Formats: sequence, C-alpha cells, structure tokens
Amino acid sequence: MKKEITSLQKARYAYKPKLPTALQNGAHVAITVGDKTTSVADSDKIHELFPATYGAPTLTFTKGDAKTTSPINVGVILSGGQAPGGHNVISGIFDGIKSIHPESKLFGFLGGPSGVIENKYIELTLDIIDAYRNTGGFDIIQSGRTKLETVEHFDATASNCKALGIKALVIIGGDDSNTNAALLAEYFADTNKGVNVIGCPKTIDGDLKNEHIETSFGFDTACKVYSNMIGNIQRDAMSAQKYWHFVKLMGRSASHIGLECALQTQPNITLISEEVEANQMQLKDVVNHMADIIVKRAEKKMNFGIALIPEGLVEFIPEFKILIQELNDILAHHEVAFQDLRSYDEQKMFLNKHLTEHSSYLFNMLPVGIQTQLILERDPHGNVPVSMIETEKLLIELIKVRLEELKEEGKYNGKFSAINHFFGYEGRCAAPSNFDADYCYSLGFNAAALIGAGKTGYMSSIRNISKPQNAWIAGGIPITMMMNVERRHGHDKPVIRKALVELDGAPFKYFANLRAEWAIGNHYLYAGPIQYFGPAEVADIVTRTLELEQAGK
Ligand code: FBP
Repeated sequence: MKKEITSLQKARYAYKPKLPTALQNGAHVAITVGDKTTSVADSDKIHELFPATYGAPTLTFTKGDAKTTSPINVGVILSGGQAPGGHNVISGIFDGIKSIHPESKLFGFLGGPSGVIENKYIELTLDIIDAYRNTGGFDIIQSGRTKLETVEHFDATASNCKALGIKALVIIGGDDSNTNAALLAEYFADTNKGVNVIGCPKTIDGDLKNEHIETSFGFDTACKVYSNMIGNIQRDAMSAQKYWHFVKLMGRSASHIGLECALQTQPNITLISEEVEANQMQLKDVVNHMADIIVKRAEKKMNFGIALIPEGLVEFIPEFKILIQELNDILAHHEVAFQDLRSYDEQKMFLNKHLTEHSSYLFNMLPVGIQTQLILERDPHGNVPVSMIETEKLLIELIKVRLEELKEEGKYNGKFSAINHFFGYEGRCAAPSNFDADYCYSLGFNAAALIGAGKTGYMSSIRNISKPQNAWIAGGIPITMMMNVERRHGHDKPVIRKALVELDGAPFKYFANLRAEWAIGNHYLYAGPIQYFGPAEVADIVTRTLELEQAGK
C-alpha cells in the first residue's frame, strides 16, 4: 500500500531550511582558529582525563572555496530522548558531506548508541533522507539511551566504523551523550583509531547551552507545543471558572521549559526549581506558597487557575535532594542485593536500613506511589526518571490539606478542585518549527564542515541565532571546554555541565518582575499552534528565552 502523507507533511517536504552564510557554498569552509580553551571547572582533572583532546581552540567558519577532495564516509547516532529536528540534523549532515564529495556516504546506526556497538545500521540514501526532511521524530534510525562507556564499547565502535570506511561519527545527543562523544573522541585520538567524533546539541530540556551553544535543538518546538496546550487550558479555565490545572512539564533537572512556557503564556503560578533550591525551600514552603496564591484568587471569587511545575522539582527541594542522592548511592552500590528483594515491603526495609535518619523519615512520610517512583531504575547515565514522579499529584494532595487547615482557621473560604496534566511526550516529536528546521539543518551541515576539516572532539556550534540566518555564526567548540567533574551513580565523573536556569539571567528576571501580577490577575497569553507558513513575525519567531538572553547583543 502506498504510504499516505498529509497535506502539511507534503508542504513541509518542500521547505528549504536556511543556512548561515558560511555554509551557503557547501561544507568547504575557511576556518578562523580561536584561542586554546580550558574546561568550565576542574580543569586539572579534565586535562588529566582528556590528554589528547583537551585545550583545543574554538573554530569559526566563513565561506570557503570548493576543493578537490575524496569521498568521506560518516556514521550518525541519535542518542537519548527525542527532540524535534533530529531528522533535519541528519539531512544537513547528508547534504553537507555530499557537498564535499558526491560519493560520500552516510550510515545511520540503529536504535541509539547500541546500534554502533552491535553493528546494526542502514545506509542513508537520498530517497530515505528526502522522506524525512522537516519531519519530527527520530524514527529514521530510532534512538536509545545505551551509554558508550567501556573500552569494549569503544573498540567495537571503532572496528564497526572501520569496516564501513567511516572516518567520522556524529553523535546527536544531550549533555550525557555528548560527554560520551568526548570520551570516545579521546579514546580514538589516544589509540590512533582513525575515526573522528563530532557532537550535536540535542534536547528539548534546553540545558545543554553556554556561550557558544546558545540553545539545544528541539527546545523551541517543544515549548511552542506545550505553550499552545497551556493556552488552551487557560481559555478553558477562564470559561468554566471552576478548576485549578496543575501542569507538570518535562525538562528533567532544569526549569528552562517551565520558564519559557511561563513567558509565552503568563500563568498564575510557575515553580522554578533553581529558585526553590536557592531559597532553600522545603516541600511545605512550596505548598504554602502555592496555597497563598490560591487563597488570594479565591478572595476575588476566582477558584480557578493554572500552575506550571517543572518535572525535576523534587530534585531541587533540599530535603529531597539529599534523599535522592542517598537513594542513588544505595541503588548503585547495592544493585544486586536490592534487585533480589521480592516485595516492596522488603525493599523499603532495606532502604530504611541504609538511609540516614532524616531521609528515612521523609521517605516514609511520602505516599507509597511517590516512594516507588523515587526508586525506579536509573537510566544508564544515572539519572532519576523524574518524568515518572507524579509531583503534580503530590502537590495537589498536600495543598488540599493546607487549604483545609486555612479553612479551619477562617482564612480561606474557596473551593479547590484540581486537575493534573503532564506535558512531555506531546512535544518531543512534533514537526520542527521553522527555527528548529533551520537550526537543525545548519547544525548537521556544520558538523559536515567540521568533519571535512578533520576535527574531532568538537561540538557543532551555530551562534547569533536570534538574528536572521545570514547573521548566524558557524563553527566548532571543543567538548572538553564544557566539562566539569560531578557525582553520578555514586562516583565522580567528568561530565558536560548542565546549564540550569540562571536567577540573574534576563529571562528569569523578566518573569520574576511580572509574576505577582500574573498570579492574581488573569493575564493569560494564547500562543496558538506553531505556524509553519505566513509572516515571519508569526512563523519564524524564536523563544522568549533566546530573545531576552540576546536582547541588545
Ligand atoms: P534527553 O536529556 O535525552 O534529551 O531527554 C529529554 C527528556 O525528554 C527529559 O525531559 C525527560 O525527563 C526524559 O527525556 C524522559 O525520557 P524517557 O522517555 O526515556 O523516560
């Protein structure tokens, strides 16, 4: 049966993503070499761990002249959670290496990093690429969370790449996957494997960013999808005037998604995990803060509202942070013994034996549902699956109790009826916005330029991205520059430093100035669905975060 496609998909196939000027002649570029770099912290340790790749300079590209070169075979891996625009990164790599030499080949390893270890791959031909241009999802080769970490993994990767004549491997991933790209690049350089490694910054979470990586791809589209949904709920709340909607938003640790959606929709309450931590707020403080706003709105006969809750909140509430660290260490150091325990009661006894007194007290106070969610299996990078922790439900229950207390004290006379939502998967595979379509294609094409220049251990970097594409700056950033040492899985590890919401940054300050008004008045904004066609001020807008961060630059 012929595969059916929608009219929109057909129209999107025809969309030609825009490239920065430096890449408009092809992936042959002229290179300006910047200063040697150091890591963001723990430089001695990172230097010691990455002797072959540490300290490389930043690179900036301008248009180059076409040269006679030989074909280059390249491998690509999609790693970690889906993010809109992954297919465009791949089509950018494809078109980029073909611009270097028409006989260059692109191989896609299937199912994430495990594909390269197990040698599962397909050759990505023009027909395949054309069927995925400007589409959402990672289904072209699928993704996975396997961690490339052991020497066996590295050796298998090298020999599988070599068998296909692959000279460079592109890892499209978040902070953890790009950390692994750096480890792989180092190992290959140290052992002269003849395979280079390039990273591309992916994650809807928006937490892989710094001076040179201004945003990770997918954040723009995902936030626009969630903001549209939040706007729709706000309209419903205004219409019915009877529900409080508690919306948990994906984003793992950082609250970038929550903050961006707040800027796009102006809801009544938005919790920012980084602020909760900075103010050392305990769970009861968070509950009281939310209850206070609910009471104030009830006094104005508004028993409805919207609250946005970042999914990583619990990891930032100091008492929970300690509890989670202790649970991580127990689960990492007693993995086998813990898995052998048959019932939850036995597991709980085991945990209580190893937790400190304070953490054990907190753990036992929590509803059983939350307890079991806190001990769900960590991903291969040691991350707690925060998307599974029903923080929004926990808050609703605790707020109900608090409002009852206030009622008894004669301080509240409203009605609290709450509905919980979780927005995450709804946005991760949306068709990329024009911004993400252009940015991702440019990141991929630029990765081809780094490969053509024979670089390794670099992340593809496109800067100045709140401006039109002609002003975008293409180049490469050594991955080691973004690294520091953090405790993961019970051990100190070199990792890319996560970019959390900066409380002295322009986006947070803008939000903090206005949130009191948003809390009590109804200043809701309705972003509407992503527009792929139409005037630039509707179809090509960037996130408010990027706009505020780059204002005046
Ligand atoms: P990445 O960091 O891999 O980009 O993942 C993003 C994310 O969507 C997080 O926001 C979320 O917590 C997590 O993936 C959920 O992943 P999974 O669906 O594998 O449980």
